[in-house]
Amino acid sequence: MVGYNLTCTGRRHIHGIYLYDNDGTTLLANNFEYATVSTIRYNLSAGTYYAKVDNYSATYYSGYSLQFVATPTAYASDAEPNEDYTEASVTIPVGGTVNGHIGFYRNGGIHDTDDWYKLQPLKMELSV
Ligand SMILES: [Ca+2]
Ligand SMILES: [Ca+2]
Repeated sequence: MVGYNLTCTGRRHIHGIYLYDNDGTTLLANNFEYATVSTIRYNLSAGTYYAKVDNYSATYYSGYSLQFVATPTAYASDAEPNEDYTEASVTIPVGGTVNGHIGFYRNGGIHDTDDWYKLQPLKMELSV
């Protein structure tokens, strides 16, 4: 759904920045740098994620600012779940168009790999 970009600006010492899934332990992205560090993870669905700023060493200290940017993806998301034909809840009319997201990471480590839709052409009625 969005690309999450975390940017941490410190004064001069090394900072580590981490992005975790909603379990607080599954690491999705991280980075280390002097002064300013950013990490980004694309293809995340809406959900709950956690950020951690880590200190390089107890010897060092620094103020920092942490910025969170979420970049929306083009097109609205489709109605989930729809991983199987039995879950296809959206019917595309003849000539119709739907928008969706595919391949995004969800909380819990599952990727959205399939989107099913229902197609029901109207019956043709012939009059004599
Ligand atoms: Ca989808
Ligand atoms: Ca799906």
